[in-house]
Amino acid sequence: MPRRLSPKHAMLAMAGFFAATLFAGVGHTAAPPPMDEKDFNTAKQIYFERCAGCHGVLRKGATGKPLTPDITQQHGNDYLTNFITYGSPNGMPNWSETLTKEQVALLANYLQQPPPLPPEFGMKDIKGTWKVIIPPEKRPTKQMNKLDLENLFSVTLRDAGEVALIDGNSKEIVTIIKTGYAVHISRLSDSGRYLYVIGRDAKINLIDLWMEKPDNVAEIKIGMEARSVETSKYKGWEDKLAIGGSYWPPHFVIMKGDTLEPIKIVSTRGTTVDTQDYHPEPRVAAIVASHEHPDFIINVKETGKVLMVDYSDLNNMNITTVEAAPFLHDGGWDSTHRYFMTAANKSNKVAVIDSKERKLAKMVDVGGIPHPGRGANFVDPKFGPVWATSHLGDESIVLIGTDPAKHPESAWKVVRTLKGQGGGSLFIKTHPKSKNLWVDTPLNPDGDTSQSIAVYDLTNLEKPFEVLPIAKMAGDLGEGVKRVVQPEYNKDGSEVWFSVWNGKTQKSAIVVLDDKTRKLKKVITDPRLITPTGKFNVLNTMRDIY
Ligand code: DHE
Repeated sequence: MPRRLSPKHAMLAMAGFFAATLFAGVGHTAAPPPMDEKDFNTAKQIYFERCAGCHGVLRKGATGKPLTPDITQQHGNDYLTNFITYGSPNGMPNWSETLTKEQVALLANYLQQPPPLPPEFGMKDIKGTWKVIIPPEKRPTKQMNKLDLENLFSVTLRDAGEVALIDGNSKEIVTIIKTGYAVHISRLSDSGRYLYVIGRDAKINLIDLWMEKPDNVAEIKIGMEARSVETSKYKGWEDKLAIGGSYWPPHFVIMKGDTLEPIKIVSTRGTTVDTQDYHPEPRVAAIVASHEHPDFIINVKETGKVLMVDYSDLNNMNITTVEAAPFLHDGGWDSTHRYFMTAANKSNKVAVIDSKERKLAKMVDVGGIPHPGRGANFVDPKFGPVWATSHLGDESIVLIGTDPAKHPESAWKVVRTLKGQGGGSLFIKTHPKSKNLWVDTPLNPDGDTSQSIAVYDLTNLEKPFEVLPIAKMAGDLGEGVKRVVQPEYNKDGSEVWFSVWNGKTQKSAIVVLDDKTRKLKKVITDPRLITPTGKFNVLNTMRDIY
């Protein structure tokens, strides 16, 4: 082997090589370019932080293309460097502003090396990370602060490893809380008292919003890489359980809701729905809590299976496996909260899961790489209630009918396709009280497109969309990519908030618009507001309003 590795590292690399060749199923004889251990470790960290989410730890591909050495060695350094630097209109971001030329070169080299196989992380490891900072009996018995908790926003400060709690009324930062690395999402317990956040490093923080100053009361690491957390919402189970879904190892962990004490780990390894081949890394993507049964509904990305996990008896656990399509990613409820609408992104499909009957209602063909976030529910003037998604891979926004009782002819069909600004969209949002539909395009390679938002009039969907230059509206933020990402409503649906997501050392902002007039209401800037991305209004998140 041309690169110099320690014996332990060499063994891991060999194991990775074995796994990669075996799983890729393609033999190849080309050798990776030389790379020393220091560079390998630096590149491995960059890959983990920036690339593994889309391409997988074992680099077998999901939202992003497979990057196993048999493929990457054929592409070679120049091709890989250009692709990483400039991205593609199909969703690969342009990394030239985020990574230095040296980092891109390291990555291009690393991708041609065999992927190292990360270790497992079982109950002993998980328990070793579990801390109850304030036990339940020492916590307040009523709300001790004067905050309008339902209008609080939990804002991910991605590269700072923190969340900011921002008062939706005053727009002031209430507190900044230390969390895991690059928190992905925030979710609320059914009562709205507990806030759960999960970092990419699989660390979950449990925050008690009743404390005089809300803060961490427990924490745990459920794996080494993760994206999703949810809490039990079925009648009688409110605030009782929490669940974390992990990318590596591929499993989910059910915990006590008020302490995060881990109770049960279930691996998601298994066979894919289409070819029925074994997959070593079927990662847990979105999780929602059923309102129809005591179920957590879990997207298993690579195998394309939706698991409906009955949590009412964890020792005799009933899991209904619904076959959907590979690369299940994100999704949300229809307006009745009966149907889970979830994107199988690289299959270009949306699966409709009937949470009441615990079965697949329909697979719907949509555009290129659907990416709805939780999607948007509204009433189409012609077709009745619909749920909508935008796409990472093309400019379309599709509306799917969701009312089989009163509009059976439209149910589970694409009833309308709107043309958006371009590919690279991640999130779409409206509110039951709004007449606007907001669609972002943060990953579009064109700067003007990634820094603006498209807004549609829901009373007249034939009308062309309006483009609002949100990053410009934030004022002078100086240099940077200033991606405009994830519209989120306040509690009464009168305001919509956007993150202007800049580099770690650059100035970012949150722009608040009046929803009715579409005019600027407030720009929130603060030196502590480092790389804001996801924003989660307590009431809307707790009640699944979108
Ligand atoms: Fe996300 C949701 C995974 C990149 C911001 N993201 C989700 C969910 C998953 C996921 C599985 C659904 C969780 C749920 O509902 O339980 N995201 C991934 C990735 O694997 C991916 C593609 C690559 C990665 O390395 O993580 C990825 N995501 C990003 C980003 O780069 C974003 C834009 C910025 C960031 O903070 O990292 C980002 N993802 C978000 C947000 C949500 C989300 C804001 C929640 C949206 C919501 O409204 O619920």
